[in-house]
Amino acid sequence: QIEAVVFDLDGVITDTAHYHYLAWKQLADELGIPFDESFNENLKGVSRVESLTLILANGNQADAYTDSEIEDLANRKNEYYKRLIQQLTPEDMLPGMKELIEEIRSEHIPVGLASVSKNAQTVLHALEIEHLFDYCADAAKIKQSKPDPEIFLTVCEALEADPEHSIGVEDAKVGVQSIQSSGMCAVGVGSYLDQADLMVNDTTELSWTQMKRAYLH
Ligand code: B16
Ligand code: MG
Repeated sequence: QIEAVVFDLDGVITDTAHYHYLAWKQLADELGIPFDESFNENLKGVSRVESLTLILANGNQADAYTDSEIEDLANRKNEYYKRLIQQLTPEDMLPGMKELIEEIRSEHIPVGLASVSKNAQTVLHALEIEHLFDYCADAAKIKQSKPDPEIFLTVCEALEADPEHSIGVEDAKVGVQSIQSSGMCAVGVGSYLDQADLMVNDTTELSWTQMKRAYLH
């Protein structure tokens, strides 16, 4: 029996991964640092300040700013991001995700959210899906970033689920690693996820039947 299914948010439930990209791109352009979709892959599932550190290092600006300037830059990116997500509506769920979560819930399996984003509640609210989650991790309280298993373990514990009997769904490489080191069955959505137990190219290829089959293997 599956005891819980835990989803990542950005890039799995909705395409906010693209808005994160656009917001970082704007900041990187202002700082004169090269930035493209391929470098952005390194930032998926990575916290705001850690993402900024990677971008600055990539532009050889690792030591160019004081801590307070770094904080200002991170806030600036967040303002760009918040402006972009103001456009989000329930139409912006990735294809099939709402139906998938409802199907899981109809079998009385608890559903959780493991997003490291401090904007996760705003996004859930805009998509009008808060009621579909039995527990959402509080990004502010998570100490270790993905690939550490802390966030997935925290959600399983809150759902009173054994990680060994639970499934995690991620679009980021570090996210899949986080799921696997927690002992859960890992479902990967997107490219570069070779180590997941089940891999699909996008959410249209994801089905509950297939996820249950992957879990049993
Ligand atoms: P924020 P997830 C992650 O969300 C994103 O993948 C990552 O790109 C972002 O930097 C991080 O959240 C922090 O987000 O700046 O909004 O706190 O994939 O874990 O849902
Ligand atoms: Mg993600």
